[in-house]
Amino acid sequence: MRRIFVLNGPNLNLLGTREPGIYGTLSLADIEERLKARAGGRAEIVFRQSNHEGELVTWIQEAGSEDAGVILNAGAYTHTSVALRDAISGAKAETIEIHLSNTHAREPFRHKSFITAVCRGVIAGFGPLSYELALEAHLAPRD
Ligand code: CA2
Repeated sequence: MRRIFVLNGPNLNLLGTREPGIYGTLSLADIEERLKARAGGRAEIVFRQSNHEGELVTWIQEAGSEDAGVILNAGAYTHTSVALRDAISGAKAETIEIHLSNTHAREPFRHKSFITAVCRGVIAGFGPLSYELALEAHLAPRD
């Protein structure tokens, strides 16, 4: 069965506790549960969160080494991290960048992503559904 790593960056462990107007009311555990239910028997979901850039790098490398797909919400590292960009391009793990919020409708510093250019695509602005849309994109047949 296809393995999909769902990797979450800094502060996403706080989801559901603060800023519901931007990030919604679901916790990260709720999102994980929904995603696993949606995957059903179609994919094995490996769901992780870290506040540490290097740990995210290690997990991207792990996904690449086993030819797994990646759904990456890099949080604020999206806008700063050359290390994550290099990990994605080096590991050759097919990665879909996602965001809960529409980063392009927010502050200008969120408009720049260091990782988009090395990702297969980007999904932003759909709340928890962003995770599910990325899963469907990973599992869809390529035309
Ligand atoms: O919209 C997204 O998914 C983001 O990746 C979330 C990041 C932000 O830096 C990106 O620009 C867009 C922030 C995640 C922080 O999440 C919190 C959740 C609750 C309370 C505080 C922070």
